[in-house]
Amino acid sequence: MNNSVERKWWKEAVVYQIYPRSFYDSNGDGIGDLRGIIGKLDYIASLGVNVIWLNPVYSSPNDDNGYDISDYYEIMPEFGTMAEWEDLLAGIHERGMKLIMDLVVNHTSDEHEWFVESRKSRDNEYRDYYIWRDGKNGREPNNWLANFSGSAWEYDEKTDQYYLHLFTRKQPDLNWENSRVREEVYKMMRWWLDKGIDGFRIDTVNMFSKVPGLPSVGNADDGKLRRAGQFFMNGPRIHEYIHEMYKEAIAGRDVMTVGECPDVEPETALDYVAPDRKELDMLFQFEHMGIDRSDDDKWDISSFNLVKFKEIISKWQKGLHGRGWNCNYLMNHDQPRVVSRFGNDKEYRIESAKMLLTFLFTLEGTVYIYQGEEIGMVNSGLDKIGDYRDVEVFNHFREATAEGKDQDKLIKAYMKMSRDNSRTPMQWSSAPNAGFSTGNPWINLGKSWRDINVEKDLLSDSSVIEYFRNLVRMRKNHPALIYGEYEQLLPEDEELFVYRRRLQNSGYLVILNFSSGSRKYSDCPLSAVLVTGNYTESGNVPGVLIRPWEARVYKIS
Ligand code: TEU
Ligand code: CA
Repeated sequence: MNNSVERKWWKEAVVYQIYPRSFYDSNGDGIGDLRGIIGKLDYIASLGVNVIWLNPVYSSPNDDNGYDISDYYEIMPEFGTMAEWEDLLAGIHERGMKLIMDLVVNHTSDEHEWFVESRKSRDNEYRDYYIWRDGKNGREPNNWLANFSGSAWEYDEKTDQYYLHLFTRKQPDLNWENSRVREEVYKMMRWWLDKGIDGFRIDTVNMFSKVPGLPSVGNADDGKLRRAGQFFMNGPRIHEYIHEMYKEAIAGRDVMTVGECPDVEPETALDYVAPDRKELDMLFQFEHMGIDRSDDDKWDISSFNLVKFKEIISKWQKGLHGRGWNCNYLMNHDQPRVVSRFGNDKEYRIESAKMLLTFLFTLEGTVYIYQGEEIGMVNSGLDKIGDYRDVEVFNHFREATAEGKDQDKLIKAYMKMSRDNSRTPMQWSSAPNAGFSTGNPWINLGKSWRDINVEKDLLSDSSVIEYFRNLVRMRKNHPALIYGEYEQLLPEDEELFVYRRRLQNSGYLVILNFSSGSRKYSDCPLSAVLVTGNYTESGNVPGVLIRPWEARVYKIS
């Protein structure tokens, strides 16, 4: 083994993300639930994955689908009971898998009892659990904008002050400067860990520390207020907090932590994930997720550029090698479906879905798969504003139409980039409601459900699931694909993504075609042996012709 990279179970793991609301509904109320997940554990285990990441299942009024938590110690009744959650954990462990829970502690719901108390009076003992400020000249304390439209401040008449919310106004930010808040968080983490979970995915992990004084951004009159990320991401005390969290809740337990972390570069990421920092194991960086949209406006969509994409991926592969650990992901519950985004969801859906999976499994890093990615699910195709369920879309639509923006253009942007693209029900079969529910689903099915579903995929000769299982086995049998050093070839090529992985004496060559055209690639050594590929007819001359969306993994020595 490469002596600079220490082996760990979570580095070798394949993580399967479940969005409980949309996974499987066991009681016909149209909402996915814990019993539903339990019913599908054999399916999940059959994929060969090692870890399940559950999006939040805690009590919540669901302004932001569970990311607004009103009680960290209770299960959302729509999803089930604590006893059912315990059955789920046992079922996961029985099958040799692990469970990580979502930890959302930048903010709570405004219905959390801490906030209910906090807003009662200026001298309430919970007042300082949140970030309250006086207005300035009858306006908000500063010009920060919330992630989901409008000001990041909400005026509260009762005490004549504003509270900060980086997300919706039903998600007030906790005041991490208050040590009582931090102790509450660590206590809650220990409580869940003591129940036997195997780690946390930590929401918005780099936003807990705000710059003192909460300064406004630039010139308030320029009409183009940016999100004030520079004043709340990677803030002055963030590493003190995350290290303290590690010490108080994580140290001494064999669990994994992965932080959601927009706005980092490899060097700043290492401040969180270098092992000697004792903070986090890994983080989800966002650079490759921003590739086809403007930094300021996610609805301002541009085209995918492979050269730029390769540059970002290569920078992260090289930047963390031997010093930290990457997360290999192409989508989650906040991103559109990757086949529609970076692949071809029409005639090459199956090929491109498999190619993109091959990419995830041949990079250094832990592999993260989002439900439905294993069958190549595509964007939902919801084309009416009334079909959307995401608060981000509603708020944006309200604001943008008030500004006179064209509604058809807005819907087109949502159809490409909205989070609801990946939140429509998991497509299990061609039965009514795609086998997801016997009732009326909380959000419409994706339009493709009759053609793309688990049942159909399993019967197909070109099954994406089968290919996925094969990738899981491949990665297990070839540790160089997990730990090996990465080297990019042809960085300027606009269609092919080609790289080598090397660990001591074993080497691999990965060739991925990100285009619908065929391409010649002649630099493959004659002695190369094909380990896997997404076309059944592989041909015996190594890699001369690379077909549309083809993926080839060769062993070279
Ligand atoms: O996301 C936080 C985040 O930084 C963004 O990627 C956000 O999702 C994006 O701006 C929306 O387009 C996390 C959760 O993953 C997300 O689901 C929650 O809504 C958010 O935090 C608030 O808890
Ligand atoms: Ca249900």
